[in-house]
Amino acid sequence: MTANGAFTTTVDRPVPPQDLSGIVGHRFIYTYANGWQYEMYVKNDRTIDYRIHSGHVGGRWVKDQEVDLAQLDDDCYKVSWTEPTGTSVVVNVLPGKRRLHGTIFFPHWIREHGERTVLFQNDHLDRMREYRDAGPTYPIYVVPEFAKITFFEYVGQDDEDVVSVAPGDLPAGWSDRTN
Ligand code: FER
Repeated sequence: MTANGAFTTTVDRPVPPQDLSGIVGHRFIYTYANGWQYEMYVKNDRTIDYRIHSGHVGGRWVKDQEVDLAQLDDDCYKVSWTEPTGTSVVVNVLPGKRRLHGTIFFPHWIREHGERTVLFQNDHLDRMREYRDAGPTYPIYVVPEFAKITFFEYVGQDDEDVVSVAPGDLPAGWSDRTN
């Protein structure tokens, strides 16, 4: 610890080496224990695109969501962000184990009116921020769940074609392919 309370890399080492190559540029599809099916593309080390294939807000999809991405250990990554809707999400991903744990923190208005967020969010960002600011925010609806990663592939970074159509416009069974 330095005199001003900050950590030093040499003495306290609070930050392990960050090798994000096992998750950046990858697309994965997973189903939570509550049956909700999601797809995430880690487009680069600070951006995801995603689609929600089923669940409370199935049909929703988003591009260019800014996230924090950290490697916690070998085969263990954490993705955290806040949506324009006010929803916050933390997802831990263990690709080699095909295991994931997500915690979603929904504002109360999305528990009551999830359908308002079922769209291509990028075309409605101002409306989402208006809903967020109108609330009600509380009580927060917390959804902590494990998931099984059913499909995992490397597709490369910064490819705008990986997530480019609505979940409902994909061929039948598209998200149910396994590998
Ligand atoms: C996830 C859980 C929740 C996820 C995205 C969300 C892409 C987004 C929730 C929302 O804004 O409705 O695993 O992965």
